[in-house]
Amino acid sequence: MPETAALLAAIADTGRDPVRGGYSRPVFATAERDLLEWYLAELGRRGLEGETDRNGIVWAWWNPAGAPLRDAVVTGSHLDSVPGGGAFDGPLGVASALRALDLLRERGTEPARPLGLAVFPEEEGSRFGVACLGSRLLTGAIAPERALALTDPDGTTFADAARGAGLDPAGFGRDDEALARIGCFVELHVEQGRGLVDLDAPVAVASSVIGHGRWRFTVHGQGNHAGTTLLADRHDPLLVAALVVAAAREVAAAHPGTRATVGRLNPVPGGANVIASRVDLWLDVRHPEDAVTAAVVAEVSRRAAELATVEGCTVDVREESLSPTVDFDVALFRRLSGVLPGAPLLATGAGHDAGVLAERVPTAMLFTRNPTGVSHSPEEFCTDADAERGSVALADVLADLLA
Ligand code: HGY
Ligand code: MN
Ligand code: MN
Ligand code: MN
Repeated sequence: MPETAALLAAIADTGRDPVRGGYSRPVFATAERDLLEWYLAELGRRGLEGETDRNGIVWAWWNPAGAPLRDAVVTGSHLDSVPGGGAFDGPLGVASALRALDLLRERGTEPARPLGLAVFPEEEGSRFGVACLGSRLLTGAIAPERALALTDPDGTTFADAARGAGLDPAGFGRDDEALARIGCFVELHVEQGRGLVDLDAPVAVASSVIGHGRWRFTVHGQGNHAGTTLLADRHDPLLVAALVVAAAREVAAAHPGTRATVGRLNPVPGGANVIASRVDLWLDVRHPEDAVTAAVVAEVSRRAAELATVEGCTVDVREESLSPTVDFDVALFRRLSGVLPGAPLLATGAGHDAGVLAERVPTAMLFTRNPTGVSHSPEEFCTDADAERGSVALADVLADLLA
């Protein structure tokens, strides 16, 4: 089995979630702790020391020339996933980084500057609700006090989860020292669409990440008995929430190019014979033009308030995360295209740590073909051969940047 595939298989086996199935690997949880042990052991097998920084990011440095830790070339991705996610979103970037390091060594590469490997926590925001939480803390894109107060579905705060993972919550926040080490960051990621399938190419260079945000709608109603409450006497927040989901689809359709999704909806208390007292739903909106994203959210919020009033309910809307459209560093992605002449240029609708880091350091991405084009689902896929091609492409790009 080619090396990259073997690393992926080990991650999938270590990170498989016995409760929720699939390959969910929530941050700072038992599963991830095992995954973290696996990753640190893989680094150790390569003579590298993985160290977790004050924001929960795991760094390792290959620096045979003993150069100062500045202007380094850094690659890596994330090991957490969405609930029931696929086996490649995140892990492919981590496995390819390890494999690319092996290839550079096999080729006898003598880097003029350090190569850094990084793994970012909570990229999906599956546990604490804010995507790219680790890279946002590193770059100052989120205030540490806001991050520390975030809670997971069990009510555990990010601060407590961090303590449980041996981190000091007081250490969270923008880390200019860590940023100063990074000369450029290149993230390899499985493609989360069919672009490379349609172009019949194994690897692409990313041009941009379209803007995306996440808003929490909380609809307040009157909890009551399903059997003794007449329809005319109800203030049912779940009815309002269902109508908001439909309204989001209509508003998105009226703004071409918009992707709007409600993938998570949580009625409280959640009894089959109980009219909910409250419903939380999360709206994910994405569009290449940030102004359109804002207009879509404003229109859905307006419609939600109207629908709530008709039902005698109220609704609160809170922005949980917002990332503007990011155009990657042109000089950098042109340099990558020069190294990989057959690789097409692709924009992505998925968010990435690279999209957050691009605010502070020159950043680029590579995508490896996903034959199903499906992602955030167990059908996400990448063949062993393409996974290896992606690692070779990453090694080629890193060799050029490290020269
Ligand atoms: O949600 C996203 O786009 C990414 O997969 N975190
Ligand atoms: Mn993802
Ligand atoms: Mn990802
Ligand atoms: Mn009863």
